[in-house]
Amino acid sequence: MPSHAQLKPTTARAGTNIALVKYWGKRDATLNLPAAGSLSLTLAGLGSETSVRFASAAAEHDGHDRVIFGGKPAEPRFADRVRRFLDLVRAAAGIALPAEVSTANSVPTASGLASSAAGFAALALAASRAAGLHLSLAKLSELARRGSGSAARSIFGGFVEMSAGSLADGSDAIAHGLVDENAWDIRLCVAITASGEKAIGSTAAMDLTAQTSPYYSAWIESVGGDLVEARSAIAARSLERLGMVAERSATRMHACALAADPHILYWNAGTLAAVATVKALRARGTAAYFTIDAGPHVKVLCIAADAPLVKSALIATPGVERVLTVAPGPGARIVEEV
Ligand code: 2P0
Repeated sequence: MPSHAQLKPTTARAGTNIALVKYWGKRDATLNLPAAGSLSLTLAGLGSETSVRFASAAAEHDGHDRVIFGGKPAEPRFADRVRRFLDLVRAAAGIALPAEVSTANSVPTASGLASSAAGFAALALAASRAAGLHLSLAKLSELARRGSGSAARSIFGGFVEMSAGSLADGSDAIAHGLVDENAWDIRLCVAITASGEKAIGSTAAMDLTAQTSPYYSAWIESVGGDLVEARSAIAARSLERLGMVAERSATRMHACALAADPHILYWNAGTLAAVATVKALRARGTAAYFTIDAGPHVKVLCIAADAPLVKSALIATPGVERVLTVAPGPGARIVEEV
């Protein structure tokens, strides 16, 4: 058990990540184990900064964790999720002390891109270190996964692969880095499309898809081949091959979810228009490829030199409100250890 002298307030930062080979389905909900692997790009600029301080006495804050989000008390559902995550860290560190957690997203307000990936990656690093634990990257990835499947990937920078693993305890369901953020000068142009009412959250949507979509097993079986192709495309720095596998992984994931009962549809008119813009760019000779997550926004992969052209084409697309251009970014890191 760490002595109180080892409990240090800690701040960590992590970037969000966008999957090019998508994660959609779990083999175990309790340990949050994915049914298949996935492959992503960690982003610079869009992320979370999280500070954690464990109290010096169990009675501090009446023994309760305090969770602050963007400077205000977090809404109860989010606060509970953070508390359950802190329980894992307390158990690993052998402490029973309440904590104060303050987290803020550097994602532009109302962009619809707030992501649990960056949040739980930053929390895993900050909370474990604040509890006196010095975990390996593999163990941090395993811990972050318990908060959110995609968070396991944000521990690493650049291109990252998440393994489904096969062990019942989940110790091999972890991510690893493929090539770092400086290895390939590419960009992701994120087209924010007008979003209607809030769609179903990913965790519930994945569950509904697994329970009711007749295409679910075919979707899961298709992921292995996409991972092989994406890995090979990255090693060869082939944007065309990576882009094609990213588009097919995204469209297959959405097709599978669309076939759930009731159906899950994340796209809106702006989503379809942005996809048409990407195809028109390609027809005119610009290498641009789309991916779409559990929401209506369209993320477009291109080389850095083409990003201004891709951005202006997306901005001119009906239903696209604005476009962010983001570069590959580093993995989770400590920014302050007082
Ligand atoms: C992904 N998504 O691979 C996929 C594609 C969204 C669409 O990972 O239940 O928030 O917390 O493990 O990580 C979003 O799912 O789900 C996600 P949980 P998570 O990026």
